[in-house]
Amino acid sequence: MGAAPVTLDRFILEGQQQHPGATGELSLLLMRLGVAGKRIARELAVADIRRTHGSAGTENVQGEEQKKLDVLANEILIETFDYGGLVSFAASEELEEPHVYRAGPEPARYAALFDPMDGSSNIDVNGTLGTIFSIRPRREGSEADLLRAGTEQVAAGYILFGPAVLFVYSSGDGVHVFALDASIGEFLLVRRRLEMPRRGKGYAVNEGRRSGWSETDRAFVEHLKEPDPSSGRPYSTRYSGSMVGDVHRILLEGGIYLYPADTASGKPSGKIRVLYEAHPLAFVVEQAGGRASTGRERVLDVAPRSLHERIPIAIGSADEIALYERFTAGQPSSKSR
Ligand code: FDP
Repeated sequence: MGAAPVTLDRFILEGQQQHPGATGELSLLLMRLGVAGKRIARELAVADIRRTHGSAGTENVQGEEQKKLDVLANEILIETFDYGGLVSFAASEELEEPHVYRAGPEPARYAALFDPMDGSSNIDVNGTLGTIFSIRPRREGSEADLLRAGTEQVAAGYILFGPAVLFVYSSGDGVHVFALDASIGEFLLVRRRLEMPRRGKGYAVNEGRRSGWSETDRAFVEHLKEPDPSSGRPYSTRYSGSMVGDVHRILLEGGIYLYPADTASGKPSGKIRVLYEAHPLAFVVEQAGGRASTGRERVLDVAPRSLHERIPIAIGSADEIALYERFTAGQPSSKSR
C-alpha cells in the first residue's frame, strides 16, 4: 500500500504541532474554510439543475450586479463562522459593512475577509471561479482593524472551482495545494511548499479595456507581444475572467496578471479590491516566490482607507513584475531583457 494521503485537516493539525504556543484557533478556522469550500462547490455543481444561476436582482456596494451564487456563497461563508467563537467579524465584497458575530466569553482573535465568488461573469457559463479569503488578527474589534497593510495577514488563500476543486493557502510557511476528492469528501495534499517559476511566458489582462489604460500600461503589454525570441517574447495571452484562475495558472507556469487603472470605464484605481482580493493573492504569490506591485509599491505594503478600496495591480513571477516596475518608473534603457 502506498503512503496514506494527507488530508487538509491532518496537514493543518500537524503544522500546528510545530508551533507549541498555538491555541488551535487558526487551524480550526482554516478547516472550517475547507468545509465552506465543499459546500460552495456543491452549490456550483447543481446550479443549472436547481436554477440558481443568473442575477439575484440586486447590486453590491460598488454597484455591480450580484448573481444568486454570489449571494449564496457569501451566506455560506458568513454562516461558516457563526459558531465556535473563532472570528469576531467578517468583511466581504458582497457586504457594505462588516458582519459582527455574537461575542463569546472571550473575544475571538481573528477577523476574516473574503470575496465569496471571484470571476462572477463565469458563473452562468460553467467557467472557472474562486473564493478568496484573508485572515487577520482582531485588534480593537472595529473596521479600523482591517484598514492596515497586507503584511498583517496571518493566513490567506483561495478555493478554485475548476475541473477540480483546489484549496490553496499559506499561513506564512509556504503555499500548499489540496485537491478535493469528492468520493470521500476530503481535500488531499497535492503540492507542498509550491515554488512558482521566476519567469513565465503568459500574461493575463483584459485588453478590451486598453483605451482606458495609461501610456505606460499600453507600452508594457505591447512589449510583451513583440517577437524577440532571445528574451522569450512574444508572450501568450491567457485571460479567463477569474483572477483566481489566472493567478493559479501563473503560480504553476509563471507569467503576469494585470488589472491596471482604467479611466475609460470609470475605474481610476482599476477593479481589484485591496483587502479581499489583492492582499490575499499577493500574500500567496509572495509565499511562492513571486511578487505583487501597484507599479510603484509592494501590494502588501498598501493600507487602504476604506473597506472596498481598489488598487491597480500587477501580480506574478518576480522577473515580469520587475520588468513592469521598470516600465512604470520610465527606464527605457533597461526595459528589454
Ligand atoms: P469579477 O468578475 O468577479 O468582478 O474581482 C474582479 C474580477 O472578477 C477578476 O476576478 C477578474 O479578473 C476581473 O474582475 C474581470 O473583470 P473584467 O470583466 O473587467 O475583465
